[in-house]
Amino acid sequence: MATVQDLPQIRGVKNIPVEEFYSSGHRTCQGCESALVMRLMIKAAGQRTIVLGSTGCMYVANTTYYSTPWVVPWMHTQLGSAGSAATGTAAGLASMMRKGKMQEEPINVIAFCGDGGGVDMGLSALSAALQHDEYNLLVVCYDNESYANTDIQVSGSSPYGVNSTFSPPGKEIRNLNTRWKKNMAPMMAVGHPNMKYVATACASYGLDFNNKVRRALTTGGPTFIHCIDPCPKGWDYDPKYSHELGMLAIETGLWVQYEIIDGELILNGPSRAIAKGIRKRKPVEEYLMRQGRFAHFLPEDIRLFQDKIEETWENWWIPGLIPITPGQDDDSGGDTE
Ligand SMILES: Cc1ncc(C[n+]2csc(CCOP(=O)(O)OP(=O)(O)O)c2C)c(N)n1
Ligand code: SF4
Ligand SMILES: [Mg+2]
Repeated sequence: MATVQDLPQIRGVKNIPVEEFYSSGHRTCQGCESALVMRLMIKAAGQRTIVLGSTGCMYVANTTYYSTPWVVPWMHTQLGSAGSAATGTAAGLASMMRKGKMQEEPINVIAFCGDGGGVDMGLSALSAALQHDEYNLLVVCYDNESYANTDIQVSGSSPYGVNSTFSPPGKEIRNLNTRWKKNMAPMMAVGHPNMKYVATACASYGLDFNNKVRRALTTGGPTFIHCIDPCPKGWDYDPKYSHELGMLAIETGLWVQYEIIDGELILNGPSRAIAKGIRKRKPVEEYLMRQGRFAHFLPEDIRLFQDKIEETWENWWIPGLIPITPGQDDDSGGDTE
């Protein structure tokens, strides 16, 4: 494995680097948290970084007609290819350095994908990338809970019952999307035992996200961060509430903040306080009812959400993470006859 850069943890907001490597020149919606994820991600990673981005809002709205906010090398890759682009770039750099065609130095490789591109379409490419522990790379999945760029279609990461262009609430069927959100970060962590760093994040906790990016990049090998990103257009709320909605997702227990470092789980932020019983979860209604995408919900739909969160925290093997409960012991000694 190649060496990694020296990127120390940032102690306090006053010490966040002032340099911007994702600057003006983008056309994302006002209040777009995914744009903030990009800005914070590259602020933490710094100048000697190559960024690869799959199709989606963070490609289209960021690189329209010769304008771009990226001040570091950036390349678009196909919708399902964040994983392959990351592996290919890391392998290419390693090969060029081995052959003496470029100077030996640790260069960060970060690929990002949306939930459509990562949680759905590019899952196999991500899995392959996360299995190659000879390469240093970070994949950031920015999750605005829809195929936003093509006008808000449901993805495997969209919440139950959400109003989208593919699941409009009707008189006959109120909630067309009856799937529960995929449990992405644990799926990546459990499925790739050689991977040394997996985390969840939210741009409402910016410094926390900065430091997670740095921990991923300095851990080395393939690493993965999954962010929840409020999206004013798709979630249908006033853009000024993006920050608050991100916090509410966590304070209600719907989104759990954690890091898995070399197989060890560390809850952080409000999720840690909730798990320790220091803090109570806010009712999920406070989160749901502030978004137009859930405006059609009846009390029974809100109850269903609340029950699911309670199940996640009370009944799951690891609260908020592993939806498996230990079964009854088999006392037959292996004799199944
Ligand atoms: C193979 C392929 N299918 C469909 C599209 C059309 N398309 C472009 S962006 C996009 C939405 C991607 O959603 P997501 O990855 O969640 O990113 P977001 O737009 O939400 O930021 C789609 C379906 C495409 N570019 N490539
Ligand atoms: S649709 Fe959502 S994710 Fe896309 S640019 Fe607008 S706010 Fe950002
Ligand atoms: Mg999306």
